[in-house]
Amino acid sequence: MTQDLEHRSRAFLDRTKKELMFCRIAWIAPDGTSIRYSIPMDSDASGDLVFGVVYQGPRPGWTAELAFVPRVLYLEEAAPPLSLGVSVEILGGMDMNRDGDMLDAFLVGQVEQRIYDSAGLLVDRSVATDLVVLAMVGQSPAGDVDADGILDPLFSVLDVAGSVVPAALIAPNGVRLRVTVAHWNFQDLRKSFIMRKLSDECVFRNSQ
Ligand SMILES: [Ca+2]
Ligand SMILES: [Ca+2]
Repeated sequence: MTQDLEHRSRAFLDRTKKELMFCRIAWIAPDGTSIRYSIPMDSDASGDLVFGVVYQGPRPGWTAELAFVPRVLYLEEAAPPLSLGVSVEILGGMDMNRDGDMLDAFLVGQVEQRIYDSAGLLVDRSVATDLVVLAMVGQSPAGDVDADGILDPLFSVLDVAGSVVPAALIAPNGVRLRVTVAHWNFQDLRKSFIMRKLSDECVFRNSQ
């Protein structure tokens, strides 16, 4: 079971790294739940690279986005009530992140890929992973999912020293992308669960 959860996370991380390794970031959500980007392409075979999206062929000037879409909010039984417009489940007796309290909240959802044209209009959206992705909510979804004291945003950009770069400073300080994803499965008729978090990084091949 643990291997299955790791395999699901690994597959998503590998696909995302492959997609974003060459990207130029247009925008990243401050809480790391979405990232908008374009990739280099030689649309007219002239040897000049332009940035855009491959969507039914090369689309210079277009952008793509990977965005977490929440589906269910899970609350440990003493967690303060939260309203996020998704269905809510109370987890009686479960300390999901094993930090010794019943005060935490978690969002389970999917990652969507969206395609925008050069005017910024949404052209298409599809599920980038049909797998359940987990993020913790507190003040924001960029919470500490496994209670190790380090936040686990879905996407973060790092500088050469490995520090997280604020969204406004990605150009020119961002040199690496970190993607973190967690999966869980309930067991024993929902009396227990297994959760696995995986994180991976890639160095940007193009300057931001
Ligand atoms: Ca807890
Ligand atoms: Ca953590």
